[in-house]
Amino acid sequence: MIVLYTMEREYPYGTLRSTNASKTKVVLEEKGIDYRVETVRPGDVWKKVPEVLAKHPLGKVPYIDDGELTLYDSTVINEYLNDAYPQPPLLPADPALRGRARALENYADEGILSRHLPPIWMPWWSPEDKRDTEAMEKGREGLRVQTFPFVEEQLEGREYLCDEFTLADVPFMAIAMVLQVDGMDVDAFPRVKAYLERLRGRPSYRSIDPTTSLADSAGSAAQ
Ligand SMILES: N[C@@H](CCC(=O)N[C@@H](CS)C(=O)NCC(=O)O)C(=O)O
Repeated sequence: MIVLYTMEREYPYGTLRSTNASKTKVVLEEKGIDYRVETVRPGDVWKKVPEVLAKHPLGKVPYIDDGELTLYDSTVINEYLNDAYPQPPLLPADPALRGRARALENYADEGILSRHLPPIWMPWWSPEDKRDTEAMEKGREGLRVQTFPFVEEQLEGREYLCDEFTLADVPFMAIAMVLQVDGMDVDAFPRVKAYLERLRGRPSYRSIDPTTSLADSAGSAAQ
């Protein structure tokens, strides 16, 4: 059974989860792979304790154990899962569309998950009086000005970024999770708004839904 190492914590306003590890969780769920979640203490990740560094040389989550194999980085793990557990396929067969899926996945990772999302998401893990509300608003502004106009364009005539649900849509599940807690208004981007709702409607979203408790999202082993 695969073990997914991640950071997840319950707050009165919902269960907060690592965005990158949520990408991996979604793929495990979409493929119906047996897995269990091992929660790493956020302090151990920030302090880069030897146990974490032994699994991930940059001291981050997610990483997985699949038998003898340990792998880190959500994109690398998801590509591995798609190769090792081919059904259902999460990359298009057509090489050009496959390239588009990987390019958009990379855009979401570099342009959103590593850039505009952390200033919005990290403060939710802290007490309200310690939150940098200016940085949060700057993150939202980044999404409004740089990200969503581009994504709105990419979604023209499409339900998902490459027509069918693929690895390109997976980071957007984590974005849907963050914005569910944050409540940011995305009305100015009707395709993005409908797309985020569509993603929240997929059965795999349950495992990262902020309304799902830790106990109910500990992996297939816990069910
Ligand atoms: N490219 C990596 C990024 C991983 C990442 O930044 N994870 C965050 C949690 S969402 C983390 O562990 N941050 C701790 C740190 O950067 O020290 C991936 O996709 O897995």
